[in-house]
Amino acid sequence: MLANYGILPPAGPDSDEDESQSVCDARTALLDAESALNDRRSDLRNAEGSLTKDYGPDGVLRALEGQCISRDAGEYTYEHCWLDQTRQRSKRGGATVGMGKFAGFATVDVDEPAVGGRVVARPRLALEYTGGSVCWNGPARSTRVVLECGGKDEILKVFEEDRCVYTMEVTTPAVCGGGKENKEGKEGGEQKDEL
Ligand code: MAN
Repeated sequence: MLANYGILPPAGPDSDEDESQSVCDARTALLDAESALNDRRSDLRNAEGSLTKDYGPDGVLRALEGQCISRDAGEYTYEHCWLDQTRQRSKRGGATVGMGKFAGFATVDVDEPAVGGRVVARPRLALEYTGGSVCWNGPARSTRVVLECGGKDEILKVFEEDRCVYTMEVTTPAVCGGGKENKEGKEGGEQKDEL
C-alpha cells in the first residue's frame, strides 16, 4: 500500500525484499561452498596421513586398516582391529576392556621346527598395542599381535603371558609375500638353516 502511494519504492526485481533474498541465497551458497571446502581439506588430511602412516614393510597391512577379527576364548571374546586396537569383550555381560592401542611394529623371533628335528628361530612381523585399560593393581593392558602367513585373517590363539600382557597369534595372507619375514620355510629358508 505504501508503495502504491509512492511512499516506498515499488516492489520489483530491485526491491529490498528481493535483494535480501539474493543476499540470503548467496550466504547459503557461501556456507555450502565452505562446508564442501572443509570436507575436501579433511579428505586431504586423511590422504596425507595415510601416505605417511607406517603400514608395515612394503605397506603389506594397508588393505587391512579398518577391519576387525575376533575369537572366543574362555569367558571372553577377543578382538583385533588392525592398526587400531585390541579388546576383550566379556561374554557374561561385563565391560569391554581395551587391551591396547596401536603403537607400532616389532620383529619377534618365533621358534619353529625345522628339517632334521631342529628348532630354528624365525623372525615374524608383530604389531604392538599399548596403553589399554589399566589392570587393578597392575599395568595398563598391552597386546603383541604376532603375524603368520595363512589363508585367511584369523586369530589362532590368545594368551596372557603375564597379568594383563597378552599375545595374539594371527594369520593373514598379507604377510605371505616375498619379504624375509613370515615366509613359509619350504624353499631357500629351510635349507639355509640346515647348512
Ligand atoms: C580381567 C581380565 C584378565 C585380567 C584381569 C586382571 O579379569 O582382563 O585378563 O588378568 O582382569 O585383573
